[in-house]
Amino acid sequence: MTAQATVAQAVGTALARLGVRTVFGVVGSGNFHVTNALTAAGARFVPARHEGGAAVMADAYARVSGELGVLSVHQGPGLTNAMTGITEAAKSRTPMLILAAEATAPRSNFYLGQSALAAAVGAVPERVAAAATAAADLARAVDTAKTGRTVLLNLPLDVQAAPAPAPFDLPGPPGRPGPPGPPGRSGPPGPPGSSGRSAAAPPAADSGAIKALADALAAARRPVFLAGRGARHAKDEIADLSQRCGALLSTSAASRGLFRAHPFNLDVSGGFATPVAAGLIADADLLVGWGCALNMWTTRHGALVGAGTTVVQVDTDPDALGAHQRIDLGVVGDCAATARAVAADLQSRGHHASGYRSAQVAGRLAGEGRWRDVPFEPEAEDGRIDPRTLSVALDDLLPAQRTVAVDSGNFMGYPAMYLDVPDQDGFVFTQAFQSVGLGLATAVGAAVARPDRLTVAALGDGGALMGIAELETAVRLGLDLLVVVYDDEAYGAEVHHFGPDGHPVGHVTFPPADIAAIGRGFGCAAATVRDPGDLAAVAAWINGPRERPMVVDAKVTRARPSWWLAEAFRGH
Ligand SMILES: Cc1ncc(C[n+]2csc(CCOP(=O)(O)OP(=O)(O)O)c2C)c(N)n1
Ligand SMILES: [Mg+2]
Repeated sequence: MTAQATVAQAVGTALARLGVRTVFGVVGSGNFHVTNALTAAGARFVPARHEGGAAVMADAYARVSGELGVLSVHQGPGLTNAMTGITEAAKSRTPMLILAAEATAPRSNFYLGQSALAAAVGAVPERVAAAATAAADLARAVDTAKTGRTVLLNLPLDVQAAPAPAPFDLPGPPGRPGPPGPPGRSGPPGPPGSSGRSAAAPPAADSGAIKALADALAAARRPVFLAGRGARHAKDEIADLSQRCGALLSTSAASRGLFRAHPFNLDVSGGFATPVAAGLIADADLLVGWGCALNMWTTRHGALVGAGTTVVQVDTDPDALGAHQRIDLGVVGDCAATARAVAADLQSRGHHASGYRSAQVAGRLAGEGRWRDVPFEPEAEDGRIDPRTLSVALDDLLPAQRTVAVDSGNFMGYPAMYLDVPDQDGFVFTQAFQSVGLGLATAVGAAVARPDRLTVAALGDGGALMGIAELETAVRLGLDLLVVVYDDEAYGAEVHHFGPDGHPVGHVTFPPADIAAIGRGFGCAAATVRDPGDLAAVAAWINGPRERPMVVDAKVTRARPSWWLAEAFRGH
Protein backbone atom coordinates (compact mmCIF):
# COMPACT_ATOMS: atom_id res chain seq x y z
CA MET A 1 0.00 0.00 0.00
CA THR A 2 1.50 3.32 -1.01
CA ALA A 3 1.23 6.44 1.12
CA GLN A 4 -1.15 7.91 -1.48
CA ALA A 5 -3.82 5.23 -1.11
CA THR A 6 -7.19 6.43 0.12
CA VAL A 7 -9.09 4.74 2.92
CA ALA A 8 -11.49 3.32 0.30
CA GLN A 9 -8.62 1.71 -1.56
CA ALA A 10 -6.95 0.48 1.60
CA VAL A 11 -10.17 -1.13 2.88
CA GLY A 12 -10.83 -2.91 -0.44
CA THR A 13 -7.26 -4.13 -0.71
CA ALA A 14 -7.17 -5.32 2.90
CA LEU A 15 -10.41 -7.29 2.45
CA ALA A 16 -9.07 -9.08 -0.62
CA ARG A 17 -5.88 -9.86 1.26
CA LEU A 18 -7.98 -11.34 4.06
CA GLY A 19 -9.23 -13.89 1.55
CA VAL A 20 -12.49 -12.36 0.32
CA ARG A 21 -12.89 -14.01 -3.08
CA THR A 22 -16.30 -12.89 -4.28
CA VAL A 23 -18.26 -9.67 -3.82
CA PHE A 24 -21.80 -8.98 -5.03
CA GLY A 25 -23.29 -5.56 -5.53
CA VAL A 26 -24.33 -2.63 -7.64
CA VAL A 27 -21.72 0.07 -8.09
CA GLY A 28 -22.41 3.78 -7.74
CA SER A 29 -20.08 6.68 -7.06
CA GLY A 30 -19.86 5.97 -3.32
CA ASN A 31 -18.69 2.34 -3.54
CA PHE A 32 -16.79 2.66 -6.83
CA HIS A 33 -13.29 2.90 -5.35
CA VAL A 34 -13.63 0.29 -2.62
CA THR A 35 -15.07 -2.20 -5.12
CA ASN A 36 -12.34 -1.54 -7.67
CA ALA A 37 -9.69 -1.95 -4.98
CA LEU A 38 -11.17 -5.33 -4.08
CA THR A 39 -10.98 -6.57 -7.66
CA ALA A 40 -7.55 -5.03 -8.25
CA ALA A 41 -6.33 -7.07 -5.29
CA GLY A 42 -7.77 -10.31 -6.70
CA ALA A 43 -11.43 -10.58 -5.64
CA ARG A 44 -14.21 -11.22 -8.16
CA PHE A 45 -17.01 -8.67 -8.37
CA VAL A 46 -20.42 -9.94 -9.48
CA PRO A 47 -22.56 -7.02 -10.64
CA ALA A 48 -26.26 -7.60 -9.98
CA ARG A 49 -29.07 -5.62 -11.60
CA HIS A 50 -30.75 -4.61 -8.34
CA GLU A 51 -29.29 -4.33 -4.85
CA GLY A 52 -32.16 -6.50 -3.60
CA GLY A 53 -30.78 -9.28 -5.78
CA ALA A 54 -27.17 -8.55 -4.87
CA ALA A 55 -27.84 -8.87 -1.13
CA VAL A 56 -29.61 -12.19 -1.58
CA MET A 57 -26.82 -13.46 -3.83
CA ALA A 58 -24.21 -12.62 -1.19
CA ASP A 59 -26.30 -14.40 1.45
CA ALA A 60 -26.81 -17.52 -0.70
CA TYR A 61 -23.16 -17.52 -1.72
CA ALA A 62 -22.14 -17.48 1.95
CA ARG A 63 -24.56 -20.30 2.80
CA VAL A 64 -23.35 -22.55 0.01
CA SER A 65 -19.62 -21.76 -0.03
CA GLY A 66 -19.10 -21.39 3.71
CA GLU A 67 -17.20 -18.18 3.00
CA LEU A 68 -18.00 -14.72 4.29
CA GLY A 69 -20.71 -13.14 2.11
CA VAL A 70 -19.72 -9.67 0.92
CA LEU A 71 -22.03 -7.04 -0.55
CA SER A 72 -21.06 -3.61 -1.93
CA VAL A 73 -23.69 -0.88 -2.26
CA HIS A 74 -24.06 2.81 -2.95
CA GLN A 75 -25.11 5.15 -0.12
CA GLY A 76 -28.80 5.72 0.63
CA PRO A 77 -31.00 4.04 -1.99
CA GLY A 78 -28.31 1.47 -2.75
CA LEU A 79 -28.69 0.31 0.83
CA THR A 80 -32.48 0.65 1.11
CA ASN A 81 -32.88 -1.42 -2.07
CA ALA A 82 -30.89 -4.18 -0.38
CA MET A 83 -32.81 -4.20 2.91
CA THR A 84 -35.06 -7.23 2.36
CA GLY A 85 -32.09 -9.42 1.51
CA ILE A 86 -30.11 -7.98 4.41
CA THR A 87 -32.98 -8.76 6.77
CA GLU A 88 -33.13 -12.35 5.52
CA ALA A 89 -29.37 -12.70 6.04
CA ALA A 90 -29.47 -11.16 9.51
CA LYS A 91 -32.34 -13.41 10.63
CA SER A 92 -30.54 -16.44 9.21
CA ARG A 93 -27.34 -15.49 11.03
CA THR A 94 -25.43 -15.48 7.76
CA PRO A 95 -21.84 -14.30 8.20
CA MET A 96 -22.01 -11.32 5.87
CA LEU A 97 -20.27 -7.99 5.47
CA ILE A 98 -22.04 -5.11 3.74
CA LEU A 99 -19.80 -2.37 2.44
CA ALA A 100 -22.10 0.63 2.21
CA ALA A 101 -21.02 4.09 1.25
CA GLU A 102 -22.50 6.66 3.62
CA ALA A 103 -23.52 10.27 3.05
CA THR A 104 -22.81 12.17 6.24
CA ALA A 105 -24.18 15.58 5.24
CA PRO A 106 -27.84 15.59 6.36
CA ARG A 107 -28.81 17.77 3.38
CA SER A 108 -27.51 15.23 0.87
CA ASN A 109 -30.29 13.56 -1.12
CA PHE A 110 -28.62 10.27 -0.26
CA TYR A 111 -28.65 10.85 3.50
CA LEU A 112 -30.50 8.57 5.87
CA GLY A 113 -29.82 6.95 9.22
CA GLN A 114 -28.06 3.88 7.84
CA SER A 115 -26.98 2.55 11.24
CA ALA A 116 -30.51 2.76 12.61
CA LEU A 117 -31.79 0.99 9.52
CA ALA A 118 -29.33 -1.85 10.00
CA ALA A 119 -30.06 -2.18 13.70
CA ALA A 120 -33.80 -2.26 13.01
CA VAL A 121 -33.46 -5.46 10.98
CA GLY A 122 -31.03 -7.24 13.28
CA ALA A 123 -27.84 -6.41 11.39
CA VAL A 124 -24.88 -5.00 13.29
CA PRO A 125 -24.00 -1.39 12.41
CA GLU A 126 -20.30 -0.56 12.19
CA ARG A 127 -18.45 2.39 10.69
CA VAL A 128 -15.01 3.20 9.39
CA ALA A 129 -14.98 6.25 11.61
CA ALA A 130 -11.72 7.90 10.62
CA ALA A 131 -8.60 7.20 8.61
CA ALA A 132 -6.65 6.55 11.79
CA THR A 133 -9.10 3.87 13.02
CA ALA A 134 -10.02 2.42 9.62
CA ALA A 135 -7.93 -0.75 9.91
CA ALA A 136 -9.22 -1.52 13.40
CA ASP A 137 -12.80 -0.68 12.37
CA LEU A 138 -12.56 -3.04 9.41
CA ALA A 139 -11.06 -5.82 11.52
CA ARG A 140 -13.82 -5.47 14.11
CA ALA A 141 -16.52 -5.63 11.43
CA VAL A 142 -15.02 -8.73 9.83
CA ASP A 143 -14.58 -10.47 13.19
CA THR A 144 -18.18 -9.77 14.15
CA ALA A 145 -19.47 -11.02 10.80
CA LYS A 146 -17.50 -14.22 11.23
CA THR A 147 -19.34 -15.01 14.45
CA GLY A 148 -22.48 -15.43 12.35
CA ARG A 149 -23.73 -11.87 12.15
CA THR A 150 -24.67 -9.68 9.22
CA VAL A 151 -22.64 -6.50 9.59
CA LEU A 152 -23.25 -3.17 7.89
CA LEU A 153 -19.89 -1.42 7.55
CA ASN A 154 -20.64 2.21 6.82
CA LEU A 155 -17.99 3.94 4.72
CA PRO A 156 -18.51 7.71 5.09
CA LEU A 157 -17.63 9.48 1.85
CA ASP A 158 -15.22 11.93 3.47
CA VAL A 159 -13.36 9.21 5.36
CA GLN A 160 -13.16 7.08 2.20
CA ALA A 161 -11.43 9.93 0.37
CA ALA A 162 -8.88 10.60 3.12
CA PRO A 163 -5.34 9.29 2.80
CA ALA A 164 -4.94 5.91 4.50
CA PRO A 165 -2.28 5.40 7.12
CA ALA A 166 0.65 3.41 5.80
CA PRO A 167 1.17 0.65 6.56
CA PHE A 168 -2.53 -0.27 6.80
CA ASP A 169 -2.16 -3.10 9.28
CA LEU A 170 -5.13 -4.91 10.73
CA PRO A 171 -4.86 -5.89 14.40
CA GLY A 172 -4.67 -9.64 15.08
CA PRO A 173 -7.88 -11.68 15.33
CA PRO A 174 -9.51 -11.93 18.75
CA GLY A 175 -8.97 -15.09 20.73
CA ARG A 176 -12.51 -15.43 21.89
CA PRO A 177 -15.87 -16.03 20.22
CA GLY A 178 -18.18 -13.12 19.52
CA PRO A 179 -21.36 -12.26 21.36
CA PRO A 180 -24.22 -14.74 21.37
CA GLY A 181 -26.88 -14.06 18.77
CA PRO A 182 -30.65 -13.71 19.01
CA PRO A 183 -32.95 -16.69 19.43
CA GLY A 184 -33.89 -18.78 16.46
CA ARG A 185 -30.70 -20.42 15.51
CA SER A 186 -27.07 -20.29 16.23
CA GLY A 187 -24.20 -21.10 14.01
CA PRO A 188 -20.52 -21.63 13.96
CA PRO A 189 -18.26 -18.73 13.28
CA GLY A 190 -17.26 -18.17 9.69
CA PRO A 191 -15.41 -21.10 8.28
CA PRO A 192 -11.70 -21.33 8.06
CA GLY A 193 -10.23 -20.35 4.75
CA SER A 194 -12.67 -17.58 4.00
CA SER A 195 -10.49 -15.01 5.66
CA GLY A 196 -7.39 -14.86 7.76
CA ARG A 197 -9.41 -13.88 10.79
CA SER A 198 -11.26 -16.61 12.64
CA ALA A 199 -12.78 -16.57 16.09
CA ALA A 200 -12.04 -19.35 18.58
CA ALA A 201 -14.29 -22.43 18.37
CA PRO A 202 -17.28 -22.20 20.71
CA PRO A 203 -17.11 -24.62 23.62
CA ALA A 204 -19.13 -27.72 24.49
CA ALA A 205 -21.74 -27.62 27.22
CA ASP A 206 -20.64 -27.92 30.83
CA SER A 207 -20.16 -31.37 32.32
CA GLY A 208 -23.49 -31.36 34.17
CA ALA A 209 -25.42 -30.72 30.97
CA ILE A 210 -23.37 -33.31 29.08
CA LYS A 211 -24.20 -35.90 31.71
CA ALA A 212 -27.90 -34.98 31.75
CA LEU A 213 -28.12 -35.37 27.95
CA ALA A 214 -26.17 -38.65 28.08
CA ASP A 215 -28.60 -39.89 30.77
CA ALA A 216 -31.58 -38.99 28.60
CA LEU A 217 -30.08 -40.74 25.58
CA ALA A 218 -29.16 -43.83 27.58
CA ALA A 219 -32.76 -44.10 28.81
CA ALA A 220 -34.38 -43.43 25.43
CA ARG A 221 -35.85 -46.22 23.34
CA ARG A 222 -37.03 -44.14 20.39
CA PRO A 223 -34.77 -41.08 20.13
CA VAL A 224 -34.99 -38.68 17.20
CA PHE A 225 -32.44 -35.98 16.43
CA LEU A 226 -33.56 -32.81 14.72
CA ALA A 227 -30.72 -30.71 13.32
CA GLY A 228 -31.05 -27.06 12.26
CA ARG A 229 -28.70 -24.57 10.65
CA GLY A 230 -26.73 -24.26 13.86
CA ALA A 231 -25.76 -27.92 13.48
CA ARG A 232 -24.59 -27.88 9.89
CA HIS A 233 -20.96 -27.93 10.96
CA ALA A 234 -21.63 -30.82 13.34
CA LYS A 235 -22.95 -33.41 10.90
CA ASP A 236 -20.39 -36.12 11.62
CA GLU A 237 -20.46 -35.68 15.39
CA ILE A 238 -24.26 -35.82 15.49
CA ALA A 239 -24.40 -38.82 13.15
CA ASP A 240 -21.82 -40.65 15.31
CA LEU A 241 -23.81 -39.99 18.45
CA SER A 242 -27.04 -41.08 16.76
CA GLN A 243 -25.37 -44.35 15.83
CA ARG A 244 -24.35 -44.98 19.42
CA CYS A 245 -27.83 -44.41 20.86
CA GLY A 246 -29.98 -45.59 17.94
CA ALA A 247 -31.49 -42.22 17.06
CA LEU A 248 -33.25 -41.43 13.80
CA LEU A 249 -32.03 -38.30 12.03
CA SER A 250 -34.02 -35.40 10.68
CA THR A 251 -33.48 -31.74 9.88
CA SER A 252 -35.24 -28.42 9.71
CA ALA A 253 -36.10 -27.32 6.17
CA ALA A 254 -33.15 -24.90 6.20
CA SER A 255 -30.75 -27.77 6.83
CA ARG A 256 -32.30 -30.17 4.37
CA GLY A 257 -29.79 -32.64 2.92
CA LEU A 258 -27.55 -32.74 6.01
CA PHE A 259 -28.01 -36.49 6.53
CA ARG A 260 -28.82 -37.27 2.89
CA ALA A 261 -26.70 -40.42 2.61
CA HIS A 262 -27.68 -41.78 6.01
CA PRO A 263 -29.85 -44.94 6.10
CA PHE A 264 -31.89 -43.67 9.06
CA ASN A 265 -32.48 -40.21 7.61
CA LEU A 266 -36.10 -39.04 7.94
CA ASP A 267 -35.36 -35.93 5.79
CA VAL A 268 -37.21 -32.77 6.85
CA SER A 269 -39.25 -32.58 10.03
CA GLY A 270 -42.34 -30.37 10.06
CA GLY A 271 -44.68 -29.30 7.30
CA PHE A 272 -42.61 -30.93 4.57
CA ALA A 273 -42.22 -34.27 6.41
CA THR A 274 -43.48 -37.41 4.71
CA PRO A 275 -46.30 -39.28 6.49
CA VAL A 276 -43.87 -41.98 7.64
CA ALA A 277 -41.35 -39.44 8.97
CA ALA A 278 -44.07 -37.45 10.73
CA GLY A 279 -45.38 -40.61 12.38
CA LEU A 280 -41.95 -41.70 13.56
CA ILE A 281 -41.12 -38.25 14.96
CA ALA A 282 -44.44 -37.99 16.77
CA ASP A 283 -43.81 -41.44 18.30
CA ALA A 284 -40.35 -40.53 19.61
CA ASP A 285 -39.82 -40.79 23.34
CA LEU A 286 -36.89 -38.35 23.14
CA LEU A 287 -36.47 -35.48 20.72
CA VAL A 288 -33.14 -33.64 20.65
CA GLY A 289 -32.99 -30.37 18.73
CA TRP A 290 -29.45 -29.53 17.64
CA GLY A 291 -28.89 -25.88 16.67
CA CYS A 292 -32.54 -25.79 15.72
CA ALA A 293 -35.22 -23.34 16.82
CA LEU A 294 -37.88 -26.08 17.14
CA ASN A 295 -40.35 -23.53 15.79
CA MET A 296 -43.85 -24.07 14.42
CA TRP A 297 -42.47 -25.05 11.01
CA THR A 298 -40.27 -27.88 12.25
CA THR A 299 -42.78 -29.19 14.80
CA ARG A 300 -46.01 -28.59 12.83
CA HIS A 301 -47.24 -26.26 15.53
CA GLY A 302 -46.16 -28.80 18.14
CA ALA A 303 -48.15 -31.65 16.56
CA LEU A 304 -44.97 -33.66 15.96
CA VAL A 305 -44.00 -33.47 19.64
CA GLY A 306 -45.81 -36.18 21.56
CA ALA A 307 -47.30 -35.21 24.92
CA GLY A 308 -44.99 -37.62 26.71
CA THR A 309 -41.91 -36.95 24.59
CA THR A 310 -38.87 -35.66 26.44
CA VAL A 311 -37.52 -32.63 24.58
CA VAL A 312 -33.91 -31.50 24.72
CA GLN A 313 -32.48 -28.49 22.92
CA VAL A 314 -28.79 -27.84 22.32
CA ASP A 315 -27.74 -24.36 21.22
CA THR A 316 -24.89 -21.91 21.73
CA ASP A 317 -27.46 -19.22 22.45
CA PRO A 318 -29.17 -19.51 25.88
CA ASP A 319 -32.04 -17.35 24.64
CA ALA A 320 -32.86 -19.89 21.94
CA LEU A 321 -33.65 -22.56 24.51
CA GLY A 322 -37.37 -23.08 24.88
CA ALA A 323 -38.14 -19.97 22.83
CA HIS A 324 -40.66 -21.79 20.61
CA GLN A 325 -41.24 -25.17 22.17
CA ARG A 326 -41.48 -26.49 25.74
CA ILE A 327 -38.29 -28.30 26.60
CA ASP A 328 -37.30 -30.59 29.44
CA LEU A 329 -33.59 -29.93 29.17
CA GLY A 330 -31.71 -27.00 27.68
CA VAL A 331 -28.05 -27.43 26.87
CA VAL A 332 -25.89 -24.40 26.12
CA GLY A 333 -22.97 -25.39 23.94
CA ASP A 334 -21.64 -25.88 20.47
CA CYS A 335 -23.37 -28.78 18.70
CA ALA A 336 -20.21 -30.50 17.44
CA ALA A 337 -18.31 -30.25 20.71
CA THR A 338 -21.37 -31.23 22.74
CA ALA A 339 -22.21 -34.25 20.57
CA ARG A 340 -18.62 -35.41 20.82
CA ALA A 341 -18.59 -35.05 24.60
CA VAL A 342 -21.92 -36.86 25.02
CA ALA A 343 -20.72 -39.72 22.79
CA ALA A 344 -17.58 -40.02 24.91
CA ASP A 345 -19.68 -40.11 28.07
CA LEU A 346 -21.89 -42.88 26.63
CA GLN A 347 -18.84 -44.79 25.49
CA SER A 348 -17.35 -44.61 28.99
CA ARG A 349 -20.59 -46.15 30.29
CA GLY A 350 -20.37 -48.88 27.66
CA HIS A 351 -23.70 -47.71 26.24
CA HIS A 352 -24.49 -48.72 22.70
CA ALA A 353 -28.14 -49.24 21.73
CA SER A 354 -30.05 -49.86 18.52
CA GLY A 355 -32.86 -47.66 19.91
CA TYR A 356 -35.25 -46.59 17.15
CA ARG A 357 -33.20 -48.28 14.43
CA SER A 358 -35.17 -51.46 13.91
CA ALA A 359 -35.35 -53.48 10.71
CA GLN A 360 -39.01 -52.52 10.53
CA VAL A 361 -38.25 -48.79 10.60
CA ALA A 362 -35.49 -49.28 8.01
CA GLY A 363 -37.99 -51.10 5.79
CA ARG A 364 -40.59 -48.38 6.10
CA LEU A 365 -38.04 -45.69 5.26
CA ALA A 366 -36.79 -47.66 2.28
CA GLY A 367 -40.34 -48.15 0.99
CA GLU A 368 -42.06 -44.84 1.73
CA GLY A 369 -39.35 -42.52 3.02
CA ARG A 370 -39.56 -40.10 0.10
CA TRP A 371 -42.51 -38.01 -1.02
CA ARG A 372 -42.41 -39.56 -4.46
CA ASP A 373 -43.17 -42.94 -2.85
CA VAL A 374 -46.47 -41.56 -1.52
CA PRO A 375 -49.23 -42.24 -4.07
CA PHE A 376 -51.36 -39.33 -5.28
CA GLU A 377 -54.14 -38.78 -7.77
CA PRO A 378 -52.99 -36.01 -10.16
CA GLU A 379 -55.30 -33.01 -10.28
CA ALA A 380 -56.94 -32.61 -13.66
CA GLU A 381 -57.25 -29.15 -15.22
CA ASP A 382 -57.20 -28.56 -18.95
CA GLY A 383 -53.83 -27.41 -20.25
CA ARG A 384 -52.22 -27.61 -16.81
CA ILE A 385 -49.89 -30.01 -15.05
CA ASP A 386 -50.15 -31.18 -11.45
CA PRO A 387 -47.18 -29.64 -9.59
CA ARG A 388 -46.36 -33.03 -8.04
CA THR A 389 -46.27 -34.71 -11.46
CA LEU A 390 -44.03 -31.89 -12.68
CA SER A 391 -41.69 -32.14 -9.67
CA VAL A 392 -41.33 -35.93 -9.81
CA ALA A 393 -40.58 -35.76 -13.54
CA LEU A 394 -37.98 -33.03 -12.96
CA ASP A 395 -36.41 -35.07 -10.18
CA ASP A 396 -35.94 -37.88 -12.68
CA LEU A 397 -34.44 -35.59 -15.33
CA LEU A 398 -32.04 -33.58 -13.19
CA PRO A 399 -28.49 -34.75 -12.52
CA ALA A 400 -27.92 -35.89 -8.93
CA GLN A 401 -25.32 -33.16 -8.42
CA ARG A 402 -27.66 -30.21 -8.10
CA THR A 403 -28.43 -27.16 -5.98
CA VAL A 404 -32.10 -26.40 -5.38
CA ALA A 405 -33.08 -22.83 -4.40
CA VAL A 406 -36.72 -22.25 -3.50
CA ASP A 407 -38.72 -19.00 -3.36
CA SER A 408 -41.73 -18.50 -1.07
CA GLY A 409 -45.38 -19.15 -1.89
CA ASN A 410 -48.03 -21.85 -2.09
CA PHE A 411 -45.90 -23.79 -4.57
CA MET A 412 -42.79 -24.00 -2.41
CA GLY A 413 -43.44 -27.36 -0.84
CA TYR A 414 -43.38 -29.16 -4.20
CA PRO A 415 -39.71 -28.56 -5.04
CA ALA A 416 -38.79 -28.73 -1.35
CA MET A 417 -40.48 -32.12 -0.93
CA TYR A 418 -40.03 -33.80 -4.31
CA LEU A 419 -36.62 -32.66 -5.56
CA ASP A 420 -33.85 -34.69 -3.99
CA VAL A 421 -30.67 -32.84 -2.99
CA PRO A 422 -27.16 -34.31 -2.64
CA ASP A 423 -26.24 -32.67 0.68
CA GLN A 424 -26.89 -29.63 2.88
CA ASP A 425 -25.22 -27.28 0.41
CA GLY A 426 -27.56 -28.55 -2.29
CA PHE A 427 -30.63 -26.90 -0.76
CA VAL A 428 -30.87 -23.15 -0.24
CA PHE A 429 -33.91 -21.92 1.58
CA THR A 430 -33.93 -18.15 2.14
CA GLN A 431 -37.11 -18.19 4.22
CA ALA A 432 -36.19 -16.63 7.57
CA PHE A 433 -38.00 -13.40 6.57
CA GLN A 434 -40.58 -15.30 4.52
CA SER A 435 -40.21 -12.87 1.66
CA VAL A 436 -41.49 -13.64 -1.80
CA GLY A 437 -39.13 -12.79 -4.64
CA LEU A 438 -35.74 -13.93 -3.31
CA GLY A 439 -35.59 -17.28 -5.08
CA LEU A 440 -33.96 -16.29 -8.37
CA ALA A 441 -31.19 -14.24 -6.74
CA THR A 442 -30.70 -17.05 -4.21
CA ALA A 443 -30.11 -19.40 -7.12
CA VAL A 444 -27.66 -16.98 -8.77
CA GLY A 445 -25.59 -16.66 -5.57
CA ALA A 446 -25.64 -20.43 -5.10
CA ALA A 447 -24.66 -21.06 -8.73
CA VAL A 448 -21.71 -18.68 -8.39
CA ALA A 449 -20.63 -20.60 -5.29
CA ARG A 450 -21.06 -24.05 -6.87
CA PRO A 451 -20.48 -23.84 -10.64
CA ASP A 452 -19.83 -27.59 -10.63
CA ARG A 453 -23.51 -28.29 -9.89
CA LEU A 454 -26.60 -27.49 -11.93
CA THR A 455 -28.66 -24.98 -9.97
CA VAL A 456 -32.46 -25.06 -9.99
CA ALA A 457 -34.42 -21.93 -9.12
CA ALA A 458 -37.91 -23.07 -8.12
CA LEU A 459 -40.19 -20.04 -8.18
CA GLY A 460 -43.85 -19.06 -8.17
CA ASP A 461 -44.98 -16.74 -10.94
CA GLY A 462 -45.34 -13.93 -8.39
CA GLY A 463 -41.84 -14.35 -6.98
CA ALA A 464 -40.38 -14.85 -10.46
CA LEU A 465 -41.77 -11.57 -11.76
CA MET A 466 -40.77 -9.73 -8.56
CA GLY A 467 -37.12 -10.69 -8.95
CA ILE A 468 -36.91 -11.08 -12.73
CA ALA A 469 -34.15 -8.48 -13.26
CA GLU A 470 -31.52 -10.96 -12.11
CA LEU A 471 -32.27 -13.21 -15.06
CA GLU A 472 -29.99 -10.82 -16.97
CA THR A 473 -27.28 -11.48 -14.38
CA ALA A 474 -27.71 -15.24 -14.79
CA VAL A 475 -27.43 -14.99 -18.58
CA ARG A 476 -24.47 -12.57 -18.42
CA LEU A 477 -22.62 -14.89 -16.04
CA GLY A 478 -23.44 -17.93 -18.19
CA LEU A 479 -24.73 -19.82 -15.16
CA ASP A 480 -25.71 -23.47 -15.31
CA LEU A 481 -29.23 -22.63 -14.17
CA LEU A 482 -32.70 -24.05 -14.66
CA VAL A 483 -35.49 -21.68 -13.64
CA VAL A 484 -38.74 -23.54 -13.00
CA VAL A 485 -41.78 -21.34 -12.52
CA TYR A 486 -44.77 -23.00 -10.88
CA ASP A 487 -47.16 -20.69 -12.70
CA ASP A 488 -50.71 -20.57 -11.35
CA GLU A 489 -51.18 -16.99 -12.61
CA ALA A 490 -51.87 -15.86 -9.08
CA TYR A 491 -50.53 -15.13 -5.66
CA GLY A 492 -51.74 -18.62 -4.93
CA ALA A 493 -50.94 -18.47 -1.24
CA GLU A 494 -53.36 -15.57 -0.83
CA VAL A 495 -56.01 -17.07 -3.12
CA HIS A 496 -56.04 -20.26 -1.05
CA HIS A 497 -55.86 -18.36 2.23
CA PHE A 498 -58.86 -16.11 1.62
CA GLY A 499 -60.78 -17.61 -1.31
CA PRO A 500 -62.44 -20.41 0.66
CA ASP A 501 -64.01 -17.84 3.02
CA GLY A 502 -65.69 -16.11 0.08
CA HIS A 503 -63.43 -13.04 0.02
CA PRO A 504 -62.81 -11.41 -3.37
CA VAL A 505 -59.47 -12.50 -4.85
CA GLY A 506 -59.27 -10.15 -7.84
CA HIS A 507 -56.23 -8.35 -6.42
CA VAL A 508 -54.25 -11.57 -6.17
CA THR A 509 -55.09 -13.18 -9.52
CA PHE A 510 -53.51 -12.17 -12.82
CA PRO A 511 -54.00 -12.70 -16.54
CA PRO A 512 -51.68 -15.26 -18.11
CA ALA A 513 -48.11 -14.05 -18.59
CA ASP A 514 -45.87 -15.72 -21.15
CA ILE A 515 -42.92 -16.27 -18.83
CA ALA A 516 -41.18 -18.46 -21.41
CA ALA A 517 -41.19 -15.50 -23.83
CA ILE A 518 -39.84 -13.27 -21.06
CA GLY A 519 -37.05 -15.82 -20.53
CA ARG A 520 -36.24 -15.83 -24.25
CA GLY A 521 -36.14 -12.04 -24.16
CA PHE A 522 -33.40 -12.22 -21.54
CA GLY A 523 -31.47 -14.67 -23.73
CA CYS A 524 -32.50 -17.91 -22.03
CA ALA A 525 -33.65 -21.16 -23.53
CA ALA A 526 -37.31 -21.57 -22.62
CA ALA A 527 -40.31 -23.88 -22.69
CA THR A 528 -43.93 -23.77 -21.61
CA VAL A 529 -45.01 -26.97 -19.87
CA ARG A 530 -48.63 -28.00 -19.77
CA ASP A 531 -48.26 -31.78 -19.67
CA PRO A 532 -45.45 -34.27 -19.05
CA GLY A 533 -44.74 -34.54 -22.79
CA ASP A 534 -43.67 -30.88 -22.85
CA LEU A 535 -40.76 -31.78 -20.57
CA ALA A 536 -38.92 -33.24 -23.58
CA ALA A 537 -37.56 -29.74 -24.23
CA VAL A 538 -36.25 -29.61 -20.67
CA ALA A 539 -34.64 -33.03 -21.03
CA ALA A 540 -32.95 -31.89 -24.24
CA TRP A 541 -31.55 -28.81 -22.50
CA ILE A 542 -30.36 -30.83 -19.49
CA ASN A 543 -28.63 -33.33 -21.73
CA GLY A 544 -27.16 -30.65 -23.98
CA PRO A 545 -24.22 -28.29 -23.42
CA ARG A 546 -26.35 -25.92 -21.27
CA GLU A 547 -24.66 -22.84 -22.66
CA ARG A 548 -27.39 -20.53 -21.40
CA PRO A 549 -29.92 -20.79 -18.57
CA MET A 550 -33.34 -22.28 -19.25
CA VAL A 551 -36.69 -20.92 -18.10
CA VAL A 552 -39.59 -23.35 -17.72
CA ASP A 553 -43.02 -21.76 -17.48
CA ALA A 554 -44.99 -24.62 -15.97
CA LYS A 555 -48.70 -23.90 -16.04
CA VAL A 556 -49.68 -25.74 -12.89
CA THR A 557 -53.08 -26.86 -11.66
CA ARG A 558 -54.50 -24.55 -9.03
CA ALA A 559 -57.74 -25.92 -7.66
CA ARG A 560 -56.46 -26.81 -4.21
CA PRO A 561 -53.87 -25.34 -1.86
CA SER A 562 -50.85 -27.43 -1.03
CA TRP A 563 -51.80 -29.22 2.15
CA TRP A 564 -48.79 -27.99 4.10
CA LEU A 565 -49.82 -24.40 3.40
CA ALA A 566 -53.25 -24.98 4.87
CA GLU A 567 -51.35 -26.19 7.93
CA ALA A 568 -49.12 -23.10 7.95
CA PHE A 569 -52.08 -20.71 7.87
CA ARG A 570 -52.99 -21.88 11.33
CA GLY A 571 -50.06 -19.84 12.58
CA HIS A 572 -50.93 -16.49 10.98
C1 LIG B 1 -42.15 -9.43 -0.31
C2 LIG B 1 -43.43 -10.13 0.03
N1 LIG B 1 -44.60 -9.59 -0.39
C3 LIG B 1 -45.75 -10.21 -0.12
C4 LIG B 1 -45.77 -11.39 0.59
C5 LIG B 1 -47.08 -12.11 0.86
N2 LIG B 1 -47.15 -13.32 0.01
C6 LIG B 1 -46.87 -14.54 0.49
S1 LIG B 1 -47.01 -15.74 -0.65
C7 LIG B 1 -47.48 -14.63 -1.84
C8 LIG B 1 -47.82 -15.09 -3.22
C9 LIG B 1 -46.65 -15.51 -4.03
O1 LIG B 1 -47.08 -15.82 -5.32
P1 LIG B 1 -46.28 -16.81 -6.22
O2 LIG B 1 -44.84 -16.47 -6.19
O3 LIG B 1 -46.93 -16.86 -7.56
O4 LIG B 1 -46.44 -18.21 -5.47
P2 LIG B 1 -47.82 -19.02 -5.26
O5 LIG B 1 -48.29 -18.69 -3.88
O6 LIG B 1 -48.78 -18.58 -6.31
O7 LIG B 1 -47.45 -20.47 -5.40
C10 LIG B 1 -47.52 -13.34 -1.32
C11 LIG B 1 -47.87 -12.14 -2.10
C12 LIG B 1 -44.53 -11.89 1.03
N3 LIG B 1 -44.43 -13.01 1.74
N4 LIG B 1 -43.38 -11.26 0.72
MG1 LIG C 1 -48.44 -18.06 -8.23
